[in-house]
Amino acid sequence: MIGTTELVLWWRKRMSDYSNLIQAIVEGNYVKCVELTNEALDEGASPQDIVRSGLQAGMLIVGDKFSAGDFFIPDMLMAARAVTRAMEAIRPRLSDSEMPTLGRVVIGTVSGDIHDIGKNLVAMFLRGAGFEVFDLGANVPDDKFVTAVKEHAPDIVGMSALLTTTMPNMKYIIAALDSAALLSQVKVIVGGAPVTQRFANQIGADGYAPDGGAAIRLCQKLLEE
Ligand code: B1M
Repeated sequence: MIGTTELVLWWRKRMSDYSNLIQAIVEGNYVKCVELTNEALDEGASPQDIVRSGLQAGMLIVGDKFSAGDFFIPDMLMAARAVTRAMEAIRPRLSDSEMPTLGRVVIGTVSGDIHDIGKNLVAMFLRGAGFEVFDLGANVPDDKFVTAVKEHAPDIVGMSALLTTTMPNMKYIIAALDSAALLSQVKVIVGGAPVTQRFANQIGADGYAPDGGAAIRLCQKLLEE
């Protein structure tokens, strides 16, 4: 039987292992990140544990730093690359159904709007944080969102708009999801430079994120509800 001291020592070692992994993600050091992920796998850590306690924990810290203005887009890109490479190291050891995922997100820029740089960043941050993301692209019509929800059964639908003239389309997409009896099955989040929390409330969205870092936290929070 394992004693309390051994248990505490084992737990501390495990936490410190993940703290190195988390540090590698924050530093955007993908070589170290893959090395530490492989080490943890070889030592028998479960992929789910590595993803949740290591990779996602690291991405949340990075996301918070981005939202706080301490990190910039290149920092986020490097961190996301580190996590993506670590996930690639984990993938061959698991079947598709065993692959840990935080949740599924369908994302797109609304119809009439071709701005996709911010949406692409948000999609990449969410992938880096462990979400499975289905990116519908830009200028996405209402019915394509509806079809994608039927096809992928996401937990979250994310809409981006950069134009004041296309923001109202978010409301129509919510209405289209409602008409198709799909709205109750998903949480809807919105973002983009002209979008605000007030606007999100007005159109009945479940959440608003001002940036990619905040989108990670928001999606995680909505899935915990
Ligand atoms: Co356009 N454009 N543009 N443009 N463009 C803006 C948005 C504008 C503010 C410029 C200006 O006048 N100062 C203005 C909009 C004015 C308004 O509506 N109030 C404008 C205009 C008018 C237009 C055209 C109409 C110009 C014309 O043709 N007369 C036209 C529209 C075309 C169309 O969509 N139908 C147009 C075209 C273009 C380009 C094609 C040239 C190009 C887009 C290229 C592309 O995306 N592939 C472009 C660009 C680059 C811009 C600016 C300069 C930069 C946008 C950008 O990529 N920012 C922009 C001015 C500006 O913002 N300074 C402008 C960087 C990006 C990382 O930030 O997209 O805000 P952002 O994303 C952030 C957050 O908003 C948030 O997270 C991201 C990362 O942190 N976020 C989300 C975004 N989506 C989210 C979703 C979420 C959560 C968070 O959850 C789902």
